[in-house]
Amino acid sequence: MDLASLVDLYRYPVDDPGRRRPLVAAAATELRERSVAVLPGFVRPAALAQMAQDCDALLPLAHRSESDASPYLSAPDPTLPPAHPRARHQQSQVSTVAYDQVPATAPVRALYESDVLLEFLAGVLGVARLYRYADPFGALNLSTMHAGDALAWHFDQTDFVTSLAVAAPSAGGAFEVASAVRTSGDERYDAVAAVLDGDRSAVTRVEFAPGSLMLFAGRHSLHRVTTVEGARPRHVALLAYDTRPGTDSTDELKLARYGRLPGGTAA
Ligand SMILES: O=C(O)CCC(=O)C(=O)O
Repeated sequence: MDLASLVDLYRYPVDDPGRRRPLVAAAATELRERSVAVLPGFVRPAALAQMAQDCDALLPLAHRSESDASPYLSAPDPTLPPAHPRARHQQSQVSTVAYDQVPATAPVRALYESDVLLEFLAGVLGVARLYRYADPFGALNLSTMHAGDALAWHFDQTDFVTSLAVAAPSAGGAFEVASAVRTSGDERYDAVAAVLDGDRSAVTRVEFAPGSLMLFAGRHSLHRVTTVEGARPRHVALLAYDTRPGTDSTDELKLARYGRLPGGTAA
């Protein structure tokens, strides 16, 4: 599928280096100020409808994960005081289809594998080159949340993630991000604990809108998805990138999220 069938290139001329400049600048400002940039109506309705059908069709392959983890997506550390962010227990529920399960012909795969999109996103991040995540499962994954499912506050293991809102739940399922809570040199555990305990001063809430492409800087910004409600599930495609080549997730995260490891080890 070509890019013009996937993306609304009139509104978002990402394929034209001259015309995309203002878009890049606007998204970069949003990302810098709020740790999230939203491009509403990025994917064209026909492609989006096909992606929603694909999410439904692939759902039987999804791995259901119900985790009890710290915001760092690892096991809570029992040697720390219970209020320490690394000691906290938080529950998340999600069903995930991995990159290697998404058919080669799926439109969402064409979007993820588009070099034009990669260049556009590199521009937004202000880096000369961006790399697709080396995680063979998590590079592109389809994430479905059903009634009662939520994703607790967490940091990602990649610099940033691009999510595409594919199909809206009946209610709930909003994305919230607490901007730049930690840095690469400073874990800022007090600030992390404050967000976990309800401080909303740095929180941006993004309501679910199918077709929106959203970039968020998840390695340093805490983020979560509020509880999904109602009969219709929430479908999102997560397109992961990193500023360094070869970035992969831990085996612990792969087992939790996909129930297996490359090479076939199952949880
Ligand atoms: O489903 C979403 O909107 C966000 C997913 C998320 O938090 C993540 O991939 O880290």
